Amino acid sequence: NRLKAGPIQPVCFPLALGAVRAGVELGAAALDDALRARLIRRGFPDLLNRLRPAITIPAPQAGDEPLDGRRRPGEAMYLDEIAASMPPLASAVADAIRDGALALALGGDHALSLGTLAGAAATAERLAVLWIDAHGDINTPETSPSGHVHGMPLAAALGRGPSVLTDLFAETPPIRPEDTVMLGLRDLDPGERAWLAEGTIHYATMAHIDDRGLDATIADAIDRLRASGADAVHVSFDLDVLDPLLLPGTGTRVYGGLTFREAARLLRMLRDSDLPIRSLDWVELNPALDPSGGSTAVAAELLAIALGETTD
Ligand code: Z70
Ligand code: MN
Ligand code: MN
Ligand code: MN
Repeated sequence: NRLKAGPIQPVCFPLALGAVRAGVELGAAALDDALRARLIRRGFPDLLNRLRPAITIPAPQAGDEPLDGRRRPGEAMYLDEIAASMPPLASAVADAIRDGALALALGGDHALSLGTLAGAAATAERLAVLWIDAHGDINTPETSPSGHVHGMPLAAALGRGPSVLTDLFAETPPIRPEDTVMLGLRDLDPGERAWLAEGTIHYATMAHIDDRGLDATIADAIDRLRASGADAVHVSFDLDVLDPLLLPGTGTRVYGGLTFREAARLLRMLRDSDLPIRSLDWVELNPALDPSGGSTAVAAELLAIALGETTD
């Protein structure tokens, strides 16, 4: 489990086209800076020494025109630009993993997981995925109410969606639905609910967590990921899984999310588990939506905990 020990390779990918929302492209550099500043300030030299200099992969920008929120039904906005930008990100992630490091993708919006999942899958026999998010991100252009590609990456990784996205993956389907676990869901679109009702993907909504308890739900998720037989696990952490009272600096806020202590508990359990975690996404921080800086500080503090900062 590379969360706990070994080198960490931050890969910044300042993407905003997948969320069609300005400001989220600022999250990657803000997270890298805040994480390092925190580790220096709080005195965690061992963890700081594990952290390699960040690589920044260029992400497509809207250009001179402002992000345009209009779309035709069934269209995925900026689809071709986003898809074309993914291979360099996938390569950077695969290189870091092959080099023995934890690949840490800093976003940017959640569409970047198209690249990180493709890169992680290329280095594994069989990749399992833990998706921690208020949202399912299993829309296709047909089921998406918004046309935003950040609501579609997991669908493409599971083999559903436009070929320009599914073709980013070498195998078909790249990731098996039975090797996928989703946690923290509380805002699902009709098409996403219909897919989950097929019963193959294991998922726990926030209501499920409240009914069964956080620890039992996390332990069950870890058991399932281990039992899948996958030789590698990718963890994708969308910061909007946190309650917006705690982290308002994200584009799609949904009440009823994880508290700081719940998220810290989840991340400590993952970090201290025997899962073969080799890659991690930390996405959807939008510093422009929280000028106080509090959201960036919370996101960096939880990331430090995930990577082994401990006062246990
Ligand atoms: C909605 C959609 C989404 C992230 C919001 C929201 C998707 N289901 N994903 N924030 N990361 O537009 O598809
Ligand atoms: Mn959106
Ligand atoms: Mn997401
Ligand atoms: Mn989300």
